[in-house]
Amino acid sequence: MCDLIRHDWQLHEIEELFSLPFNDLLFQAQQIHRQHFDPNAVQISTLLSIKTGACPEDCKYCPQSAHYRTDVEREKLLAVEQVVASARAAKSQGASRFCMGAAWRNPKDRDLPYVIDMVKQVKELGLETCMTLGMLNAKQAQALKQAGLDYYNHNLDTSPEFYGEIISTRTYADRLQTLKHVRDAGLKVCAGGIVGMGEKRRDRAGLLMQLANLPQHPESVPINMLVKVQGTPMADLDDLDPFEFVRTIAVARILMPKSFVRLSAGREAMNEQMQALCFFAGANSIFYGERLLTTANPDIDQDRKLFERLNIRALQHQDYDDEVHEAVIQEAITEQRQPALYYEVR
Ligand code: SAM
Ligand code: DTB
Ligand code: SF4
Repeated sequence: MCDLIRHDWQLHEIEELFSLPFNDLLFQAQQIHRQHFDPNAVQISTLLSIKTGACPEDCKYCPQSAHYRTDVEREKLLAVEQVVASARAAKSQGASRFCMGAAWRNPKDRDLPYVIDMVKQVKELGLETCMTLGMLNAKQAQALKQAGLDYYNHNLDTSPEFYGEIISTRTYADRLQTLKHVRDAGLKVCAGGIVGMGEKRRDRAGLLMQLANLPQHPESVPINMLVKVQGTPMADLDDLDPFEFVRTIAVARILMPKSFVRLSAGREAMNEQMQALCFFAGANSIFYGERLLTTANPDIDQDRKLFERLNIRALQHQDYDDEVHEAVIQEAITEQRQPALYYEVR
């Protein structure tokens, strides 16, 4: 079993993976995927925008930036009860994780008691919790951890070289610093990026290199396809070749074998065949529910049918609890079989 987790990837090695014949790349990714995960199980998270629009940052892809005129209507921080009601609904629909996002550069200290309350109450429902609130300092990360937050999402978005084309109001180093605070506080890290923003393949490779060479791989790696929103500077960009998106998923799987790779934003514009290819390439997490933050996501019924047709089951978080997961993998190694079989016979 190839169990080598590397943190020293060179750009040329990653570019070579991208350049493999498509079938060879997917075969390699699928083999690695099967060494660490049930290939027929997908983790599902539901997103809620807890504070919408009027963001001071200038991320060119984002409908919530105050720098661009989009149809997004600004909303104040939601009341805790509203958030809990949405979380309850998400749980009843089968989500195992509830992700709360805010259009902030960073949370203000006066906001923190409210978001902490949200974490505590959503956790009480038996859901895993994730937040994405912008940059955090060390104290804020520790406070969220203490409240019981499981994951913090903070994306690197693209390569360091392309980054300046996309955002000017915060640096790449700021993002890495937040990820460090999150990790140091003992939170699980969710970090990924966006493709289809006019970047080159080298930038996609550069983004994945940054993620894979972090001291510890993010537990969750969202790969977003740009959602083109009218009013943003990226509204009229050309589409990325869908196969290049699938390649990006496959390379992420190969570089970060034990991470959940999320087929994240952009599914609304993908057909089912494309999504199935992404799962084959090693994606094993999605956002589930009719909305992302401000844009549309496929209908729940449509996703349910797709899972049924592909014989995919939704993972419960107990299934990937670190210790249980390690035990499953070890048991499978001892018995010289694929870890995936464990799930099938259980
Ligand atoms: N404001 C916080 C921040 O940026 O850190 C958290 C929310 S922000 C909307 C979370 C992530 O959503 C961004 O980092 C970006 O990767 C992703 N995102 C935003 N707009 C997107 C779009 N139009 N298409 C794809 N991904 C998008
Ligand atoms: C992530 O990587 N993608 C999600 C989540 N983390 C917060 C957000 C996607 C947002 C897409 C645009 C919108 O709905 O506003
Ligand atoms: Fe603000 Fe986050 Fe959107 Fe950037 S991505 S404009 S920080 S909400």
